[in-house]
Amino acid sequence: MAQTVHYLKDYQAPDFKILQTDLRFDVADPHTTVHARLLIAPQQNGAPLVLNGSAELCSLKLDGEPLPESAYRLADDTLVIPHTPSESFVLEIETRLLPYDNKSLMGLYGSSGNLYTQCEPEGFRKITYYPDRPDVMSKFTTTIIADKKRYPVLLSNGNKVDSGDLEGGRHWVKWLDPFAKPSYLFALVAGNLAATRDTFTTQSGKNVAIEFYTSEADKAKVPFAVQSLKNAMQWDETRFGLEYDLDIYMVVAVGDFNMGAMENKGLNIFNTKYVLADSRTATDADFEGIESVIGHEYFHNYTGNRVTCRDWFQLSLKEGLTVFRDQEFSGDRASRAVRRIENVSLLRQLQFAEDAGPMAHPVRPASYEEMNNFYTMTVYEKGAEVVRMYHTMLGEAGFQKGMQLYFKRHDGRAVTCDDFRAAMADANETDLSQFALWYSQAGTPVLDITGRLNAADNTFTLNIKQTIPATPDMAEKQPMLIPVKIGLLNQQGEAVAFGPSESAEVQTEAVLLLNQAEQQFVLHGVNEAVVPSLLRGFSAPVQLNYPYSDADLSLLLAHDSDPFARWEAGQTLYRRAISANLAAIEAGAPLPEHSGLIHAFKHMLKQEIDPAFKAMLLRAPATAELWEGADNINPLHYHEAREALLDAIAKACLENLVYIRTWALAQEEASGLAAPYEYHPGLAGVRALLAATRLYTIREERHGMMEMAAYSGEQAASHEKTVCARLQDYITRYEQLTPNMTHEMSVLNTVNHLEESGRNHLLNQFAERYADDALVMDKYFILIGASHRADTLEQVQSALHHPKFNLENPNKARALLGSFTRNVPHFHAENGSGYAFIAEKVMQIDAFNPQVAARLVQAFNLCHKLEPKRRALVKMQLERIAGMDNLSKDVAEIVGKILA
Ligand code: B3K
Ligand code: ZN
Repeated sequence: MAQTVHYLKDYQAPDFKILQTDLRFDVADPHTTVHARLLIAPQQNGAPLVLNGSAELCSLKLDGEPLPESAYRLADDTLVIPHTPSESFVLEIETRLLPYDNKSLMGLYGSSGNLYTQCEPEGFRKITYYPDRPDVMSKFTTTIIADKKRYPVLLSNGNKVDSGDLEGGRHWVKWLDPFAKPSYLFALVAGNLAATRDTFTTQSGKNVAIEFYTSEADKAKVPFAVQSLKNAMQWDETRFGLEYDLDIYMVVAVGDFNMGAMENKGLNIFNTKYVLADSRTATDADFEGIESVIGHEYFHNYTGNRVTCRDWFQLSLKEGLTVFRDQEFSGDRASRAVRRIENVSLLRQLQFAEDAGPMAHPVRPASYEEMNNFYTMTVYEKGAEVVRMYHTMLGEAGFQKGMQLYFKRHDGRAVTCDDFRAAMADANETDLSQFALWYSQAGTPVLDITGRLNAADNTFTLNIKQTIPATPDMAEKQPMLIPVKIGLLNQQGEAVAFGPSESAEVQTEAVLLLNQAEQQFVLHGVNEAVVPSLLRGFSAPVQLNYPYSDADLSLLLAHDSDPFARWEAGQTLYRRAISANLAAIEAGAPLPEHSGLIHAFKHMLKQEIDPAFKAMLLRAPATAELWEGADNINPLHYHEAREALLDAIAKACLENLVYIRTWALAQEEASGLAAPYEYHPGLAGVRALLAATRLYTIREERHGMMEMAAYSGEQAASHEKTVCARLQDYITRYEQLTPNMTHEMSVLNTVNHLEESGRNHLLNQFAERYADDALVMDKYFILIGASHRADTLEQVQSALHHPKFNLENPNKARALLGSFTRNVPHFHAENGSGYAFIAEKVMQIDAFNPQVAARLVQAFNLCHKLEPKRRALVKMQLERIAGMDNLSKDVAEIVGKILA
């Protein structure tokens, strides 16, 4: 498994510029012939011309003359021409592709009879030979020639400048992109697609044409995405002062796509999941996802396309910043507090785990083997937190000043994360050199904080110690610059004002700037006992320890004015209770009572709280968040400990939960069930609360059933009848609620773990009803993969043969297999059957789509933290994969790092 490792420290500026790129695609099934005409300017250092490429090379011409084979070398996906003219010259390259055989979904590929491209990061080299790196920016024209009937729509980047008909029923279209761009932003679409058109008038009065392309049948599901785009365009003008720069903005939706979407200049290509939605088939979460991804790709037009990355190590320059921008967009649209908590909780579940495992890497990685493996939670989500810290430290005005300077200095260029940091520092005349460590040190920093009231001089002193854990790439770390936003609450839960320094004016909130390994912050004017509210708004991506008593946490949960800190207090209470359960399970002792938590929980249920936020408060940390920092993990014990807590809460708070469930249902019914459903953030909150309470109340019903099963046959049978009647109730309710997918999914999620055959009946009915809707069928496969039922592995295996399942479709593979890897009791089954099953699928998928396989195999990242028996089982599977012939470098890199 000898791999080429690429290092940031080896970066060298390109030896050649590409002044102009003219492409001609001749689509003639099954082949597409690509003619590339490159105007190349050497940088006067006599270096050989090295182009990346793996396509079948048909011909090469230099300044109009065919190049003899002796004049170039073609090996290892590179084309080297040792001698080229010292002045600008023209290189013409002809390549031949078989797009319908391309199942990797990188480069040019076919899907349902249409052609699409995906070039980021290194897909362009599958189309032609080119310096396929982001710091080579060129102006492109693209001419596409194809059969007019089969491919009536021919699209590429920029503006359409010409078109015409040809003999034999063929036609052509020429596109010109006036903005220089790197090859990764190139896009082409050819096919039989229906357009949904709209327009947007920019703040300076320019009319931009909006065109969304889908299948004819899906047209009815496009309007929400179109509106989302207009909202995003408007928001970027108001909040960032950024106006769209081309005459047209196109979005094409495709069912076979490796990720969410791609920001190609003027021609975004999207996974159908992030475009198509209607009131019948999309949940509230689907609508929210569409608005955020449409926003994300649109925002890339400036942060990514106009200013791009010098090299792929800088990926977070565009991704971290653009995620920050899309998070702010969603937060400004609605429910800012809830959105923030969702983002933090995702970061903690997935990014913290990544930072603590074999794939740990800094926001700007120092090396990689396969770039596709570095589109990670760290680069995206931790990267967004790093951008958010600038915002926290500089404020909105200071941050915007930094953004303006960034665009002024770097528009039209390929730059680095240091350039971004310099713009933020220079615009605000501040020194941010220590902040560079956030880009080079991996691992989640841990803050150990203590607080002490000194009645003699009315001060409250916070002592903060930071530790950055060692990661496989680096053992010793330097202290970082960490903004810690704080407040103080008195024993009545009221905000206490304080002076962050002796001379400062008193305030109720402050951002402390921690820049040493250990530091004391003295808060003045505090003359009563206080509970500190720490890391408000999750002001830095760190783990925090403070010796709170359960009573302190209950106080914060009941009264903290900062929604994140309030939610966090609840999460800490849950975590403590689950840990206590875990200790009891591992010691074979009876489970503790949790009276403190239950008291706080009941109080919270009775408080008047925004429904969406209350739904968040009802959610205990996910199992994957609980084993952060642990080792020798028996995942089933964690699962059991968490389930036991949820059962205990359901039992103790049933009455209050049923009350809220009934209230939420009534609210929802009063406001719109009779009318056609529409996505609305306020109602989405009510529905989220309804779903969250259902997940608790079903436990009591199921719990009761299990208790009864221990009694005599007759009693058990009669209880079974009650449970079936309950399920029948759900079915009836479900029938009534079908116009609304959020409810349908809530009901199905609620019954999904039940062993009763009624559950299968409900799921089958769902699959039959939506057999022709690919996106809804993904939801069905997720349910199958996520169920805790005893027969889940069997059901997953038979779902692989379901007529609507297709392993080559990434959405389907992710739905069924991805959900199974997150299904703790089954993936981590003691006999290793879950591990063996996933390993087999990784090997099968790797043969045609390495990217999807490499994502899936990361389910084994936990390997070294598992207890010895499971660790051995996982290792055995990883070694099986490592020994496979023709293993992709994508999977090889991940497996190599886990086994290292
Ligand atoms: N930039 C693309 C991601 C490309 C992933 C390549 N494996 C989508 C986005 O982040 O907006
Ligand atoms: Zn992005």
